[in-house]
Amino acid sequence: MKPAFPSIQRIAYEGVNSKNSLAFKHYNAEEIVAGKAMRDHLRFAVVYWHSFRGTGSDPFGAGTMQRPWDDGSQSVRNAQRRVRAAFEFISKLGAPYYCWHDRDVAPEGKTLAETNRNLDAVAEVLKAEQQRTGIKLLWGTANLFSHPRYVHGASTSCNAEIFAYAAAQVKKALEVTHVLGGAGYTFWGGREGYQTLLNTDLKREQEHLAKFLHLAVAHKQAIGFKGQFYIEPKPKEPTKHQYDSDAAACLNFLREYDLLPHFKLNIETNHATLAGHTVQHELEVAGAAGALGSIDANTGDELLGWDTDQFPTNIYLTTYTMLTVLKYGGFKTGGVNFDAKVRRESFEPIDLFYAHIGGMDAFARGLKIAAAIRQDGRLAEFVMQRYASWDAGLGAKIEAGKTTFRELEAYVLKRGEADANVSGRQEYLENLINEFI
Ligand code: XLS
Ligand code: NI
Ligand code: NI
Repeated sequence: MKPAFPSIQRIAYEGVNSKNSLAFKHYNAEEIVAGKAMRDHLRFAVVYWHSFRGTGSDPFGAGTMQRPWDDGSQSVRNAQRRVRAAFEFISKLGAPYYCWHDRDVAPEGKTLAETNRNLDAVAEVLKAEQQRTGIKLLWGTANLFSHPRYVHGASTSCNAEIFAYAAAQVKKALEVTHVLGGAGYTFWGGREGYQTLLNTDLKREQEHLAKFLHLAVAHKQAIGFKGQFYIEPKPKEPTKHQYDSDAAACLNFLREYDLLPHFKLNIETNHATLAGHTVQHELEVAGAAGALGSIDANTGDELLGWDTDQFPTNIYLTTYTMLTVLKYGGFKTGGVNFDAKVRRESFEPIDLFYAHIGGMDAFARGLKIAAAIRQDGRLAEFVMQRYASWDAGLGAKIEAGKTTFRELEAYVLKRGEADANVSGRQEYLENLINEFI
């Protein structure tokens, strides 16, 4: 096969003084930051669906992407050729991982059996390309939302036959992920939600979702797959309400149905925004519960209220993200997965490189800045001091659960008034962050 990106060489690290738009200025895979190589901190992954299946179509217009290696057909041969183009891209970029949905990598057939055969035929090429290049699978997932059969959802469909179809599809996607040595498997809600409560039995649908995830855990154990399971919160879109709406809702659902030991969260930046949160908030909520698993890195647009999935270039965003990731001990099985697409207007193949180089450099800067802020220690020290009243005496006693309302009332009656509060110093802290940006 002819190279898909003939004019591009392997993207090199050239440092901050380089003017080469096809070089990294900050991402230096081998460089040690906070005791670990940048490659191992960030664990970048390229998303197959946006970068190799995205057409650039929107509700007002057709696709625009120029992808010369793709003949536009639904053939298995075309799907296999596309895999080779994708691996040429990922290895020239120097990203260590990639992620897929079953239906992005292989075409759907007329029956489930034919579809599974198509997936196997493409998975063989995926495996060969993984071995040839050393690129690994960060996670696999099943597309349970595009086909019209999933119009009312998959595991939360009102039709039990659809639950069965979705189960069969996830069974196969899990097995292929296992064969390809995936480090994880993601469940994103797709259409698991509702458009109107008038036709929806919410309690029953949530129970079905939990049943589905338990069956997936059982199958994971049956085939000996050791990868991490993730749930990816998103509040809406395509449905009016998605059941896995934000990190707190997901954690509550997982706890209620005894699923928490089997799942971590895959937090996506633009989904956090849609939920009315910052990504740092979502990461903190996940981290505090010991469930921070992986990140779908992208960003939205302040003026567009939907999941625009743009590549992240904002240094504050990547700094705050990496501050929280480092705080909770870094990624174990997860990574920074670019669930992002080039703009419809950026239709040339080379734009895929510009987009990923920019995202990787932005995260490398975020990582270095976050590590420097932690090394400096003033931020953490400030937060520690702010809670000093809990470290001894009264506070320590309350935290240890060794007091009562009656005793606390007696304490305050004796003192007459509580100690004065001290300033929260938000502006001072914002200035401190800016010292490092
Ligand atoms: C959609 C989701 C999707 C998942 C994988 O908004 O982000 O791309 O990451 O199914
Ligand atoms: Ni998304
Ligand atoms: Ni995502």
